[in-house]
Amino acid sequence: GDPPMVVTVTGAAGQIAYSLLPAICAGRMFGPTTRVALRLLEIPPAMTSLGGVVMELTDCAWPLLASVTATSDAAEAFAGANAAVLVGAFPRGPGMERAELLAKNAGIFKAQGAALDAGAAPGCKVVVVGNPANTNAMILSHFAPSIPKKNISALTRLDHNRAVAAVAAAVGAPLGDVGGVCIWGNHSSTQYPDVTRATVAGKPDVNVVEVMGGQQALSETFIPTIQKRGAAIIAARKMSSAMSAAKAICDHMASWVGGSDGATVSMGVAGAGEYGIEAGTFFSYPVTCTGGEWSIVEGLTVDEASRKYIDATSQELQAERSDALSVLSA
Ligand code: NAX
Repeated sequence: GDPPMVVTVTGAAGQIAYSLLPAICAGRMFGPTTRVALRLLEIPPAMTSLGGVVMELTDCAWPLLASVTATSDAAEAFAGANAAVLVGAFPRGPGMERAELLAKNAGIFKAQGAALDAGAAPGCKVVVVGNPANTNAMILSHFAPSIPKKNISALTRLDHNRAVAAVAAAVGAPLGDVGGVCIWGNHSSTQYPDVTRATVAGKPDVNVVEVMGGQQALSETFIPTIQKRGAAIIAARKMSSAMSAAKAICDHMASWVGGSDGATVSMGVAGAGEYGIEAGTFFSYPVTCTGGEWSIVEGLTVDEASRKYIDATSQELQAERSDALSVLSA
């Protein structure tokens, strides 16, 4: 048959990877017939633990898993990659300054960008998960000039899925019936979960904004709930989202590679200035995917309240971007 798809996963001994790797091997990312060759990257202190993950992957006896390589060498991990899922990042420790966090991650994504640039297969699709995801994607892209910007993305599908699930619950509809929801901007607490154009297939007459209590209720309840959902999970679980993050990563790649069937999904991508966002900013937009490519949904009406949210998250991203660039040139 066809050669297996080479899939690089960084942060492979971490908790998201522990949910993600079995999902990839079960075909949730590239479909039930595509074999995968996993390249797992970790830092040296995590290699023993990663060895245990490899043992478990082996013991799962996945029919789709063609091979597994575990390494702490980025060049080896990214050589020939057809897809790269960048989960590993420097975690924010207690009392750590934001600038310090940005600097640590800028270093990681600079090095991994260079390794991808040197070794990835043509057409490699990259999704950055590790935070700050949008800015890390921007840095990676900067240091991977041979990889087209359209092949680099940041994960906001988890935020998107959270918003869809909340709308489905509010309206009392099956998840698959909810459309037109999207996330704008940064994967951070300034993100704008937008339901102003949400539709429910089985209930064409339903006005989602009204059912959810109107604009004021959205800004007081729904929007901050989605924006702070990650923090709520940390507060409850004492660990950050992992199961839902892994599911969202699979959804992101599956839509990108296999198409979104006309549905609007959310991806952090570098646009060309759509909706007044500075070109080249890795910004979460409503997109549709077809033929292995995303395209930003254009021509949407953005109301005044939405515009304010979009501008706020855009400003935050510009500030992160200039901080990261000054860290890199220092
Ligand atoms: P963990 O701390 O469990 O795992 C991260 C792993 O990355 C660790 O095993 C660590 O050794 C490894 N790592 C660190 N630096 C590395 C490097 N330079 N190369 C390779 N591996 C490296 O974190 P986990 O819960 O798995 O989360 C991973 C990242 O995802 C975090 O940055 C987190 O903030 C981010 N998230 C992003 C989300 C998104 O929607 N974009 C949602 C989920 C998650 O919060």
